[in-house]
Amino acid sequence: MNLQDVKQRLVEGDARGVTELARQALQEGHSAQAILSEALIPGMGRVGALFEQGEYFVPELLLAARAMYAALDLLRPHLTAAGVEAVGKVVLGTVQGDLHDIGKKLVMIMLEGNGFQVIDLGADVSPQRFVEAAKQSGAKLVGLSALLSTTLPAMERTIQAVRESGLSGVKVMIGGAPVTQALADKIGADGFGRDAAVAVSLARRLLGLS
Ligand code: B1M
Repeated sequence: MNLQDVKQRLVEGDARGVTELARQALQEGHSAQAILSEALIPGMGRVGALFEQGEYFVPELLLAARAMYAALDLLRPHLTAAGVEAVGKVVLGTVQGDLHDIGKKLVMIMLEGNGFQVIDLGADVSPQRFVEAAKQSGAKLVGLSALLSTTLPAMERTIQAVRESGLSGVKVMIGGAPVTQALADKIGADGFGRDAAVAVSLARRLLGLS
């Protein structure tokens, strides 16, 4: 099985096809991690490029997102270690005004796979909801995702809300395609995760686990 075929089905927004081929790839011995990094993530990149070139429009993005979700549901048990004791809690969400949640879901799966308990607030989350969830859960780490350059100010507002909330010792990590280390420094985040794997090592470091 060539993983490029899995990628192609994703680009076509064929949810059933992508899950069938991904299942076949697993059976043939490809790892879930390889399917993710060699087919699914580059596939979403290709979809974005087609959108930029004016060949794809929002309906095609939605179909590709649906196919990505179906594939992630299939891979999830393979990326998540069973029976791992929780090492820490993380409140996670996509910031206000932003509906992109595939990258966040990937971060959630990888955190859970590494023993974290994740309180997933979904997408388009207000600063107040992040603060309330951290208060209610006692989580010492809040993770913010953003995919639109226009929602980066909402990320900054959320960090300010956490700082002004009186929550002590709560760290904030941020990530998403337009996010950089320079932005993290500028808006006062405690760390920036370039991808889901880095998010896990960063979470461990920010919570003093490594
Ligand atoms: Co939209 N969209 N979209 N979109 N979309 C982008 C982001 C865009 C780059 C496309 C483009 O023009 N090339 C562009 C943004 C341009 C910009 O701001 N600079 C864009 C636009 C313009 C829009 C709309 C405005 C389009 C419109 O309506 N005209 C609109 C906005 C809606 C809104 O949010 N208010 C819109 C809508 C949508 C859909 C809803 C149709 C759909 C999202 C569906 C969903 O998520 N449920 C969608 C999609 C699918 C995309 C693209 C094609 C793919 C995004 C994705 O899932 N990538 C995207 C193009 C692209 O990214 N190339 C695009 C795969 C994912 C695994 O990667 O999310 O980067 P990513 O996550 C990575 C890392 O960034 C990191 O780890 C992940 C795994 O490695 N990471 C973290 C992410 N969060 C992290 C948090 C961390 C740490 C790491 O710590 C907490």
